Amino acid sequence: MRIAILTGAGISAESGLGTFRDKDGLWTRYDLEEVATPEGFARNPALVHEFYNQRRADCIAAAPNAAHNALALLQNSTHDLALITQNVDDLHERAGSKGVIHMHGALRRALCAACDHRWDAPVAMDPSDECPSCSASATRPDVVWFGEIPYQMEAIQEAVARADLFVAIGTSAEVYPAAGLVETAQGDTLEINLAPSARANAFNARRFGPATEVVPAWVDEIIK
Ligand code: BV8
Repeated sequence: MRIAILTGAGISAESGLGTFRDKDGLWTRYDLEEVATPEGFARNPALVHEFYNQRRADCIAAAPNAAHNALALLQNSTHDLALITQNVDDLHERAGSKGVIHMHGALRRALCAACDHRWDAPVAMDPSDECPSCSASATRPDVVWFGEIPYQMEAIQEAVARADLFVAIGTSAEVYPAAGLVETAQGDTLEINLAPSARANAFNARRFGPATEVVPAWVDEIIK
């Protein structure tokens, strides 16, 4: 069976990484306009680097959980899996998943705003860092901010449209175009989340509960 999976911050919540919109989530402690938009970065690059440096350190200190591990197991099964994530952490990769599509970029990667060069980010980035390629002091985290175009959208739309089953895991379905992918799905659709998302009714089926319980149970059903 062809499966396309979209994950959000909820799959990394039990690894200790904050979500965005839950109680004391990131967007309740930071103004996303200040730290997750190009305008915010232009206004105060030091604040934005500090925000991502902290999240990068948290990500390095965190470990994949049973939900990440179950998706890596699913990928090694007979099914054809496209794993798309809104998350910028690398927990899917550290659980063993391959070819993960990071539509909102990756904390562990850096981008030069002057020449578009990309490289592995140091743990802590600073506005004075120079690009290893063009030496401009224009380095930024390689993440997609609000108002910027998510990565690999064509490949994502194609994978979701051709899937027999589209599954969204751990996302509030508040952010587009990710939240609109359920409309692109032509096959069955399943939402796995702690609580109904904003688009819960757009799915054929829903399973609620912590990802570390619900995802491994669902994968066990699928691969047996
Ligand atoms: C774009 C960057 C044009 C890195 C992020 C008005 C209406 C509609 C859309 C818009 C609008 N105004 C503006 C827009 C567009 C905007 C948008 O959608 N805004 C929203 C806020 C209204 N979108 C954009 O700007 C995007 N770009 O549209 O470009 C375009 C597009 C296509 C083609 C051409 C042009 C760019 C969006 C990307 C922004 N960058 N992150 C970073 O800092 O991380 S988005 C940010 O939110 C995160 O990256 C995250 O991935 C994303 C979504 O959040 P979730 O992952 O869903 O997390 P959240 O906390 O919200 O929810 C967690 C869920 O987990 C909850 O439901 C909870 O119940 C559940 N949960 C919690 N614990 C558990 C759990 N589930 C299971 N187990 C648990 N233990």
